[in-house]
Amino acid sequence: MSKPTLYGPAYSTYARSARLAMEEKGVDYDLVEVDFLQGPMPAEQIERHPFAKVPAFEHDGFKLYEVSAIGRYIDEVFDGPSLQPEDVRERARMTQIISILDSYTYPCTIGQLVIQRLVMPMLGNQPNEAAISAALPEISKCMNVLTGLHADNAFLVGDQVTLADLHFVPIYDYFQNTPESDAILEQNPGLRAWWDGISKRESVQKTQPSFDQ
Ligand SMILES: N[C@@H](CCC(=O)N[C@@H](CS)C(=O)NCC(=O)O)C(=O)O
Repeated sequence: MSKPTLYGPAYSTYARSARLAMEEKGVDYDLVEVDFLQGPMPAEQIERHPFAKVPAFEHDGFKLYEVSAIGRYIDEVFDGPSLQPEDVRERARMTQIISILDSYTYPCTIGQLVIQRLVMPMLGNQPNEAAISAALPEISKCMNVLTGLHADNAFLVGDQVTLADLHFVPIYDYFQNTPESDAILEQNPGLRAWWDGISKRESVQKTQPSFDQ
């Protein structure tokens, strides 16, 4: 089977989720860096992704965007350990968590807090403190909900790594680098325990984001 290609910067949370899936499956892939922080989204990427986002994925001429679809495709097409639970209810829970991450967690945690607190200063801009304060209650709610769904499991769903964990890793990793995360994570020790375990995986270490592009 030919090598898939992922178009997106290594610093992108969503690109990292797709890379994590390929690393966990042991899939060899090419990463084509697409930067959107130093300038507008490149025209070639908008051709791949009409909503002007990263990443986009291509395998044997099959083109796909939206990371929840990319993750499932990677899991189902390539050999390697399954990243989706067999059990119907656990699979539904995984899909629910991915949807919570996309719909509620990413917008406030990355779209507001991380962009303002970490990315804006890196680009030489002042963070918008009002936007950060406004995002904190929603971030807190998301983390509480994820703690509740995670319960006492080793992973977010059950005792095996799933696409839900791989969706959350990049968000959590940036979030924990903000000073605002301390108070919220103190209320959610289960998430810290989850991170202590998952952050030791080779896939997580190999995909550490870098801004030195
Ligand atoms: N629903 C998309 C979300 C992708 C997304 O939001 N990517 C971010 C980077 S992590 C992006 O492209 N941001 C650039 C922008 O919004 O201009 C997916 O699942 O792939």
